[in-house]
Amino acid sequence: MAMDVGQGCGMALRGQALSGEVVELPEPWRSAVVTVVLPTYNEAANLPVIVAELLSLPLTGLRVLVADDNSPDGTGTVADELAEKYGADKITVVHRPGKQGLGRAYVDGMTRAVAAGADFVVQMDSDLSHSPEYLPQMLGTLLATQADVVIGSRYVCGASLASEWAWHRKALSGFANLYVRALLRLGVRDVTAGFKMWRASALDTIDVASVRSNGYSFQVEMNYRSVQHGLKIVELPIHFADRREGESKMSLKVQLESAMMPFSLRRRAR
Ligand SMILES: Nc1nc2c(ncn2[C@@H]2O[C@H](COP(=O)(O)OP(=O)(O)OP(=O)(O)O)[C@@H](O)[C@H]2O)c(=O)[nH]1
Ligand SMILES: [Mg+2]
Repeated sequence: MAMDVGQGCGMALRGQALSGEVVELPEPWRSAVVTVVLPTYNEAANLPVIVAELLSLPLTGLRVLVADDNSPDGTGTVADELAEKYGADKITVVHRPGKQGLGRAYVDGMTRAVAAGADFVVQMDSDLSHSPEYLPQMLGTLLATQADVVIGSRYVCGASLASEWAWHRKALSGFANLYVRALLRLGVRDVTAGFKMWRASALDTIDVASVRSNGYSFQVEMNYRSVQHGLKIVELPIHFADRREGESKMSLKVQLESAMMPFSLRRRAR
């Protein structure tokens, strides 16, 4: 059953990420083996920034895996340069042949991260909508609550959405959530969230390698499988920022696939 850490909070949880403070976390928090999977398609300007922020967190066991779909803007080369700069033990780059969608890049990246020995796997956008500052908090929540997955949630008490987001973008996101929640009743408030920290064991349990959906429905199917397997899901409030640089890849195809996915998940379950 999903649990919302921020529910009924009444207190302002926003802004409680580390905000640049240097803190030393206790073990086993500090050196947990965490791999952050970053799917990239035309994120050449954002990637160096997010990587620098991730690698300056007080998590000494943090690694980054970039899954690039041969971005025309040269993100793949930028990623290789970052791997050279920070070291191959910190950054792995997976060069994929062409644009196959977010879900495919995640399945590839997450499967490799688990195979390489990560204990915890993070999925997050590479456009800085998801702030790296939340990761210590997400890991602490996983450890403290013994959850299987923590969702960086836009729709629990204490969370907020980018004020730059146009009203139709907010409406679409809100509607998509209501619609999927009504159809699947997963008990998750932000059912399309793309910011999550998983225990590697949870990814094995849900057999992430066999997930076929792409786009937003990838996020929904991952939640659906987690609930089916009785995994413990915790939602933690975040501030969701607008992408820092570059353009959105959200297409009509992605939106249609996402609209149909809850029906096919329900059909398969019968
Ligand atoms: N490897 C790979 N990454 C992708 C693909 N499509 C999107 N991404 C990445 O997935 C993340 C989310 O995509 P976005 O374009 O930010 O989609 P969004 O967050 O819905 O839209 P905006 O934030 O409004 O731009 C970003 O890091 C993208 O670079 C893809 O086909 N392949
Ligand atoms: Mg984005």
